Amino acid sequence: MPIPHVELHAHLNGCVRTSTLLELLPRGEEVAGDQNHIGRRPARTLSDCFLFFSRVHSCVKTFEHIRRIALEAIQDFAASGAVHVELRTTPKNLNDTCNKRAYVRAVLEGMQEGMQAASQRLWCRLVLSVNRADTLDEALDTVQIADEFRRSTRGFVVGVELSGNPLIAGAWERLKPAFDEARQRDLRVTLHCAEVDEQVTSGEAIDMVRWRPDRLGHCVRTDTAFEAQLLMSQIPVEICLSSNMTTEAAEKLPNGDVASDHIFRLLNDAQSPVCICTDDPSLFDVTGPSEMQLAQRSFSLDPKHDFARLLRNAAAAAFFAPDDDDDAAAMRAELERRL
Ligand code: 6MZ
Repeated sequence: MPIPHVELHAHLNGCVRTSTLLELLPRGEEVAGDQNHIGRRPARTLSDCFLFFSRVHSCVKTFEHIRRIALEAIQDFAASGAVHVELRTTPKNLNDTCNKRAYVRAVLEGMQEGMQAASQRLWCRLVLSVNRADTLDEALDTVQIADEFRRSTRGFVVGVELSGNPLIAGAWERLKPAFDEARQRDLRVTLHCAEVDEQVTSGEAIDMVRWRPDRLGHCVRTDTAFEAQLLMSQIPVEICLSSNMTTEAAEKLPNGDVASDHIFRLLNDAQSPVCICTDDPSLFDVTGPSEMQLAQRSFSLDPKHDFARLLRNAAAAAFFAPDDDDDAAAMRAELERRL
């Protein structure tokens, strides 16, 4: 039986298939795919990643493009054994007829089509991303859109998150009121945290933990105070190993494994609620199961008991609306069936 997967941290435009991207590139540019950071995988540095995203964003222009990318993302997760997929994306004004709300509708259409076509039972949810480069007004707008869609989709849009270039300083302090608002409105919240040292040394990372989001992403750069606070908090952490190695937030060993001093080791040994995610499967050329195998090799995990625990951690931390208990229970039961 293939390893099942529960995906809690995947950026929509980090899932776009290379073949799709090459089709969407303006005529003539596909031959320069490599220079455009599209043709070659995996990316190698943090700045490579953000060049890749700016290339993707420059050629994803219509409702149909984004619907297709969402559909293919779900098809790819389904093909690699996913039981549950939470995607995240920043709503964008793509053109005169595709504004932020239409963008979200396109993602929802693609995701729902992908779910319906899946050959095994599959649950999906959508989280809207606030970008670290956003103004507070833009962030509040994203929270408003998430809240509207949460109601109209009865919880399929389930929360908001903070991501974007981690080197943009001061973003959490500036955008925190939008997340206070999200919490006020009962939206679930996850925050990219401690992806680069500056987020720790500035005090941002520890402040995020103290704010107590429902989950945190990465938490890969640490100091003693942050580690202690994180361990004590028991906040579920979405770990993205290949992403961390690519962005040089974690050491990559000559054999391709992650150095075992990664924060995963500490959290996992302490039985904290960690889970393994992909981040940007296309960019890093990974799947849920390939990331689990990387974790297994790097930290000498037991493929039966440790995998089951990590997957149960993810299922327990998956976002569902408060009145969505039946779906949450059905997803967890399906995971048990496949373990
Ligand atoms: C921080 C990341 C990220 O929203 O256009 N994103 N943010 N750290 C990372 N580590 C590698 N990987 C992806 O998806 C692309 C966006 O996701 C965020 C960035 O804001 C990127 O622009 P969407 O679907």
